[in-house]
Amino acid sequence: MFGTALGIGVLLALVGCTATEGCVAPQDMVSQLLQRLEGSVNFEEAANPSVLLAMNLAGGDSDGPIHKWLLQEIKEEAVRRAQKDMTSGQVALHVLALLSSCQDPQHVHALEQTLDLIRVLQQKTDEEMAKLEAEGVPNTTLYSLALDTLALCLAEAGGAQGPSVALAKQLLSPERHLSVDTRAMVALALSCVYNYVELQDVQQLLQQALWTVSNSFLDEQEKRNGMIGNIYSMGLALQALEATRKFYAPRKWDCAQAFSVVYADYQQPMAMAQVLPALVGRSYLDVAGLDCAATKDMFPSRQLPLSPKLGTRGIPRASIQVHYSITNKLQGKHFHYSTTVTVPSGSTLLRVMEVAAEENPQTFSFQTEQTSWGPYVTSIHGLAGSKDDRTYWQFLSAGNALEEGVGTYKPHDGEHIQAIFSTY
Ligand code: B12
Repeated sequence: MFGTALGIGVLLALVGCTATEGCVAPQDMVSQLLQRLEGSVNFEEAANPSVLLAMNLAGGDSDGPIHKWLLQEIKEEAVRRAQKDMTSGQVALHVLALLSSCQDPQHVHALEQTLDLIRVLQQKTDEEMAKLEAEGVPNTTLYSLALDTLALCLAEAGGAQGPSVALAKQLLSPERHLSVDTRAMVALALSCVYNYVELQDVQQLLQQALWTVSNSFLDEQEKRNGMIGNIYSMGLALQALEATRKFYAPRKWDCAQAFSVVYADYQQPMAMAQVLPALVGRSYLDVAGLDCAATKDMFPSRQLPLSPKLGTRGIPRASIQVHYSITNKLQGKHFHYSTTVTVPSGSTLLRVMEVAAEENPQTFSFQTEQTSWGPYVTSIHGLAGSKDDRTYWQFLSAGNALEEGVGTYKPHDGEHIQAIFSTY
């Protein structure tokens, strides 16, 4: 693992930057990430539209079996679930994946049906907007509303301008502290809409929002030696800086410095999928400009799986102790419980929680749901987060929110992990 990280770090030192073409990482590195992304695809699990989108943008082999399987599954999933139980953002990701595969999202054929996925997206976006206007928050999140707007805009369908104005206002509002990921997704959406808007005052508003967000990213990069947000927001931040060049001109972007931060040995397919387009100098905006007539074969076909994991079976691992507490001071009957569990070193937080629950199920039982980023903790001690109340279980260490989920984060010996029922 360390070897891969180091390799990527060294390769990144070679990032190529030109004023006209933008920044491109060395092809070896792109191929390696692309291979690992393809290797992460599991035919037993739900197909992830962000993975197909990234493969298409990074020039993956569109005739390969993985690509074909993903595309077919994404179409079937859209026909099966889009109307009933997908959020607007999930529909938007399916639209982007289809557009990047040169498919018409207005006519999705699968399972002997045809679905107009754009219509579904327009309806769900309207619902998000109605809630935002009435209550100041959308049904899901501003991140999802930005995805919706981006997908509607790239599909050249109606309905992107209203949300883009609302998003620009949210972005410029001093009371709103939007995360880097959300601001980056909003920037991608606004830069698409900007190209189509005719009304001058709308154009000015979008321009102001885009100037503000791109300059704030450049300022943060300068202050933090390349980092914008955390390593998992870098993918979208790089894409946004790539797509908004004209809004911060004549200011220059030291893209080599920003790329140098993306040294991480990303394990999660979602993390790889968000960073890959940026490494080939592209962003989600380039979905619209893909050459659907050309046969894409930038990289030789390959069947490599994920980087080999070190075999751990048979090698005894030292134990560590992790202090774990759960707190609810927000809703219903308040509670606070603590425990200390012993697990093999290198265990994930999920394992720590499982051991706590095995030892004391009455108190520490919990539930998870599989998502594109891995297992998401939906409830602890019988108390579940809710989309309506905008509550969730937040995880902290030494008072700081963890930057990874329970399936990825590996606590160290003596660490105190807190799960606190919070609002977002
Ligand atoms: C919105 C959001 C949230 C919202 C989701 C609420 C909602 N109803 O939408 C809230 C605030 C609850 C949230 C919580 C967390 N989040 Co969050 N979140 C995001 C964000 C900005 C957008 C996700 C999204 O809407 N995608 C679009 C929709 C259409 O796709 P989706 O697959 O349906 O999205 C779902 C999942 O992404 C899931 N989700 C959201 N965050 C996380 C985090 C983890 C670890 C998992 C497994 C799932 C998950 O909720 C989404 C909506 O249902 C991403 C940014 C990004 N770059 O992707 C970060 C992001 C995914 N979150 C992150 C983190 C770390 C967390 C927390 C672990 C933070 C913490 N310290 O507690 C918690 C999860 C704890 C838990 N209970 O398991 C990281 C994950 C990094 C990683 N390597 O795993 C990201 C990338 C942000 C970042 N740059 O650090 N998050």
